[in-house]
Amino acid sequence: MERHEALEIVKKQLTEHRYQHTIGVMETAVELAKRYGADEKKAELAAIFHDYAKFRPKEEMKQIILEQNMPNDLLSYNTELWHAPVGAYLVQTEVGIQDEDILKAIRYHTSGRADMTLLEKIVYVADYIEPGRIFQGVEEVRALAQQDLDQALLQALKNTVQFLLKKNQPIYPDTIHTYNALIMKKK
Ligand code: DGI
Ligand code: FE
Ligand code: FE
Ligand code: FE
Repeated sequence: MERHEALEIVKKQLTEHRYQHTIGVMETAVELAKRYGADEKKAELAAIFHDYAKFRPKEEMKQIILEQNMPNDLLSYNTELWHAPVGAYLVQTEVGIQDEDILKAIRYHTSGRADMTLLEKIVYVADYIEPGRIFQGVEEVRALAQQDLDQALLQALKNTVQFLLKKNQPIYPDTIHTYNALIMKKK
């Protein structure tokens, strides 16, 4: 699928603000794919569709999680987590993208998971550092992303976990597993 066709499809699903974010993630993901030798076309499509389900009603997302036998524990954690696996499902069924590498990069773009693929890491980090992002600590992750993708991913995860701890929010186990996998590999 061509970039312009994919963008046209996703634009209808998003607010203008979220669409601009998506453009930022797309450009950043393609840059990272070039730098780290991933498939640029897959990075582009995964980035374009990563937030496809962001504005679906919670009831619809909940129903899809149940009917499609997605991990049930998702339902007891923050609803923010839902649009990633539900997005992968809808991008497959509504848009017709069948490439598992792309679908997994969408599925795991919020929680992460242990042993992420290169493409999954690229979309996760691109989502975190795209030019429109302004949260605290983003500059450090941007700099790390030029040097070492795993270090950038680890720093983004640490920031996210810290952010959730500060807000007294639960942390989804996959997020902890991502952190553990990276920190244990480091040494
Ligand atoms: O959809 P975006 O806003 O572009 O970004 P995202 O899909 O990475 O969503 C991140 C949000 O999800 C962030 O504000 C924190 C929230 N969140 C809630 N619980 C968890 C979580 N993020 C992670 N990684 N792990 C959680 O347990
Ligand atoms: Fe997202
Ligand atoms: Fe993210
Ligand atoms: Fe996003």
